[in-house]
Amino acid sequence: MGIGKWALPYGLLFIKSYLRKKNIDAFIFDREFNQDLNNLKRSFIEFNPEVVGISAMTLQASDAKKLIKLIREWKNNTIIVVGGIHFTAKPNDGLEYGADYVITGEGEIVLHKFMNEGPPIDKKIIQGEIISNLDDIPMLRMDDIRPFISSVEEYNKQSFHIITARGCPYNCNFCLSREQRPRGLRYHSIDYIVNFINKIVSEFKINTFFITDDIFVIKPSRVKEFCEKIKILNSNNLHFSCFSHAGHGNTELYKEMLSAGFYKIKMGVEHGNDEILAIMGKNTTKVKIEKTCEQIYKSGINLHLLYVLGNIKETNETISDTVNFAIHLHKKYKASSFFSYLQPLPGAPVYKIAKRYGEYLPKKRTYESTYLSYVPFDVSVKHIIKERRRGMILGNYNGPFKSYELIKFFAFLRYKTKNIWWLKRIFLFLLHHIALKLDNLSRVLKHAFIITV
Ligand code: B12
Ligand code: SF4
Repeated sequence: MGIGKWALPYGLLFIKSYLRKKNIDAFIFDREFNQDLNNLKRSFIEFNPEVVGISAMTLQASDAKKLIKLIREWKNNTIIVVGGIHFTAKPNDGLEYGADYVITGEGEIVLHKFMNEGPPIDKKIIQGEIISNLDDIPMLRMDDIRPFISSVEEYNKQSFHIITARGCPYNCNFCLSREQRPRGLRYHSIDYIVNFINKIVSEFKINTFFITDDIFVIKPSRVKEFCEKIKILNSNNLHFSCFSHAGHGNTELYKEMLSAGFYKIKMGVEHGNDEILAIMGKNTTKVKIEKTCEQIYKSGINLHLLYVLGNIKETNETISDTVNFAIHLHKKYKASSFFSYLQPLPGAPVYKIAKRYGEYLPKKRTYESTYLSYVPFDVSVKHIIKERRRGMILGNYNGPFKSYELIKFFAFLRYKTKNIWWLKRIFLFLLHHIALKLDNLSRVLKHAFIITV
């Protein structure tokens, strides 16, 4: 059972594909696509599994707890194994919630051993094993993917996620730690990926893809090979976006990517103050970031930059530094900006020390990065919220006269006239109705809208 709207439950699909190669049958039920517990019960009874595996990020851990209880009610002697990001970070949670076993890290190899040889008798928490050659996992079958393709139109708007590698050489303090994700990048071969894309295109007519690897451009020779091979397919007019990281790639590579259909590159800038960047473990500086932004901008690919506000040791001034840097990068390189609040998540290095440097707000934690739940001691709640709003509006505003820029124009005016209540009402009214009409609203716009309310 897994989670993930707009994205396939890849972790589970890869496990299923690997188990099939070993002649073990698995059924996936994704709660993000199908919330109905009656459906789940029906599927459970029909499939009548000996072993149920449950996957969860921290956001979904409480749902996992609920499911364990339900499965016990439906069939008490089912063996329940939990895995995934949350239980890798906090394996004891799994046992406390009532699971029989916890598998940490990558699941394919260990789950196969578990199914083949039976559960171990001497331990409840089982360490996952790394797959060194990712192509050992057979390519996902279109039949396995079909249940998650609810609307091709939506996928083409939102992008169909694909994964071509695992791992990241960095260790940012708000992201998965090295303990969780053993170092060393592993890649699928480009042929494996291009074949997969080709199948998705011909089977589902999907043409817009988001490569969700932590940093796709990390190995230029591989990116070039991808571009060359994808161009051969590109009669179908395929579009791609992906992540880059400051200091990787160059203008020539980005131009090559543009010609292969890359229309957007996302980059975690995270901060506009070098000291905080160092504390975050970003291993970069503002100068390096700006250089990479310039290279991407010169290539003609759109830039979408991501920031995190409220890291440990921040002050009101450093929060403003980030927003000012974002506005600068927006003006100079036409980059759009998205601001998250720091969410100290289990599995991230900052999780263990967050309380030393700040406090959690006294409300239920959602773990969603757009909700403020943690504030460093030297930052005021009012300031961080106000600055995020400033960044979301001024870091995305391009003037009123381009396509749906009109809506951003209203947000901008609303921001500038925020103390005049009747103007505020009019703007909110117009904003709301325009937002309802424009169903092609980008995520950034939606957030610009939400925070304006
Ligand atoms: C793509 C992605 C998304 C996508 C899709 C998520 C999805 N369906 O998987 C989208 C954009 C939707 C997304 C959203 C969010 N994400 Co996200 N996402 C990722 C990313 C970059 C890749 C996930 C992935 O596909 N990995 C590849 C597969 C192969 O690995 P895997 O899923 O971990 O599965 C393997 C193992 O974990 C294990 N396993 C998994 N399940 C099970 C189950 C069993 C029984 C067993 C035995 C083993 C097992 O075996 C699998 C195969 O080896 C990760 C970072 C990362 N590098 O993992 C962050 C990450 C998972 N996301 C994260 C977060 C915080 C979020 C959001 C909360 C962000 C937000 N909006 O505020 C939302 C939550 C959305 C939701 N509805 O719950 C965090 C989670 C941290 C935590 N402690 O929970 C991560 C780790 C990034 C980070 N900050 O470090 N995300
Ligand atoms: S934030 Fe990005 S660069 Fe940093 S560790 Fe996570 S995936 Fe790697």
